[in-house]
Amino acid sequence: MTIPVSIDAPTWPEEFAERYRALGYWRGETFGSMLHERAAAHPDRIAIVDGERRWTYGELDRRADRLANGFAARGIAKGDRVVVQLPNVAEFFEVVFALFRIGALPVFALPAHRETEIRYFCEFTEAVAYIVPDVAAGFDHRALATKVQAQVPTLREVFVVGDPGADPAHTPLTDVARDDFVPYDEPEPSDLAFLQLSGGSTGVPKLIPRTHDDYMYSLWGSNEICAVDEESVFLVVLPAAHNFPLSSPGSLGVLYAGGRVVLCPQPDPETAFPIIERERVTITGLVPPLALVWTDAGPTARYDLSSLDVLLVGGAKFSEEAARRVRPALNCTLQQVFGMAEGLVNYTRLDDPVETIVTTQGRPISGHDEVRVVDDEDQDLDVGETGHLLTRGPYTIRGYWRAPEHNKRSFTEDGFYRTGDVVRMTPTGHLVVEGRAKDQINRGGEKVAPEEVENVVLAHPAVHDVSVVAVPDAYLGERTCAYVILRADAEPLKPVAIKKFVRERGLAAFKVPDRVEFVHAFPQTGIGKVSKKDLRSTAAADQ
Ligand code: OOB
Repeated sequence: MTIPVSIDAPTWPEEFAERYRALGYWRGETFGSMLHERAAAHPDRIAIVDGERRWTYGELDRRADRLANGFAARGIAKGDRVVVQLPNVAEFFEVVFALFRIGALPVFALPAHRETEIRYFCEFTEAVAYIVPDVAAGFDHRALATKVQAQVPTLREVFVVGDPGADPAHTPLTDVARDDFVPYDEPEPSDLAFLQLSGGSTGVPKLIPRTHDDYMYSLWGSNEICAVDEESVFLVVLPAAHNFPLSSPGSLGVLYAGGRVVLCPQPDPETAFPIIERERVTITGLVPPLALVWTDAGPTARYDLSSLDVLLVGGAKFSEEAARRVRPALNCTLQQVFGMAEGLVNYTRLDDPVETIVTTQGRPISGHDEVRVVDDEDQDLDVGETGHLLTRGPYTIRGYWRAPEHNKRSFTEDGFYRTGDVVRMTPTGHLVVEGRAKDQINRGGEKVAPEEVENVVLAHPAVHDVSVVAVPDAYLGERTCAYVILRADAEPLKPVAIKKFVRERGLAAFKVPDRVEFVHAFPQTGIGKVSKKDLRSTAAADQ
């Protein structure tokens, strides 16, 4: 039996919640109180470094308080949704801790998201505010905000980090903060803290409701495994809002431990290596394609990388061959991470034998992460056999936010999340990711739901049908290929016309098909469905 939907999603049944509390996993903390406590304990220690800006714990805490007052004064209240789309800047932390404090829920958009995605997040969550940078990576987010605000009536406020531009409806973030305390209703540890985005396999991304209690556990659980403490200096290379750099152990884990978070504006070695040298970075996390670039650049780097102890690699499968190159190239310990925004995170342990570190994707954080490997009929398989990964535990959600129909498919009746990953368990309890059953493309850690792209391509007037599949790629692991059938009466098109159409419809650049092939028909399965399996083989053979 699950508790009613006060948080708009099924949550842990009371017996599980009690167990997780009794075990000491859920400590009854909120993010707001956590930061207060750290700031009280060591106000002058540096918390955030962004270029020349260095904020102490005391300053981050004060900024979060002042902004919380300002948000509250503008009527943003507990439970309200606020779409946050910020690059790796210090204000990201000021904003999210202010929202955590008043119990409003950040919806963690990625900087790459564009009009289609942002409009959807704002509409679906009935967001009251949207927080953007002025211009990031050459893209003017204010113009996007103007468009979205015109279409989404609930969106009362747009806050801009930097120059607010010409739209009078936009408010510079610096105008929001205020010193006078504005009373607000604080969240409970069991309340939702934020909504993360699922990589997705459906037409629109699903939202992942995480509570203060459960997420905080994943942080300190990760800290123990990754040896994060107050001496740790974590470099945020991947987009800060993604679950991996946020919590595995990520920026929030490092703040929990009293360490230092350093923001990296670009992930390339030319940008990151000098920052590692200057800030004496000890730990960071990368997706496999970036880890390849870093290991290539490491041996000839002109910078002192000797402070780096641990390199976490995850988000997509890291090949054994590439994994073996990490220590010789960067002189640090590799930690493979196989995680998901829905919850479960697996790590190889720092003291695992090298063979385990390079050939497995780790084992769960918690002794109370329940992991099952099952066949197509949900029957448990033996250790060593390959099957579907199901999981439930103290930080794995019991359902997506406002998605009851989808939840019936994505969760078993007794609350296990169907990850869609195909894995094998070794005798030591480590998992090896062997493949994927969900219809998703993993483009170097960036997840593409084919259905979402297909829906956009189908809107092209010349397109009769489309099917998007993965093509193997040496660098990214996978790229996307769209097979398109044009209407009988349509003029021939060039592939670039389809790519341009998808871009102009306002999808994130990483979802624009890498390849477009025009065909007259799709291969079919026995019952007449499009055979993506056959399309994938064709795409791989045609490279
Ligand atoms: C992380 O989170 P998401 O939500 O973007 O993606 C989750 C999916 C997994 O279900 C799996 O299909 C894939 O990404 N994945 C991996 C992997 N790590 C993630 N596949 C193979 N090997 C790995 N090491 O990607 C994420 C969240 C927290 C920590 C790390 C990654």
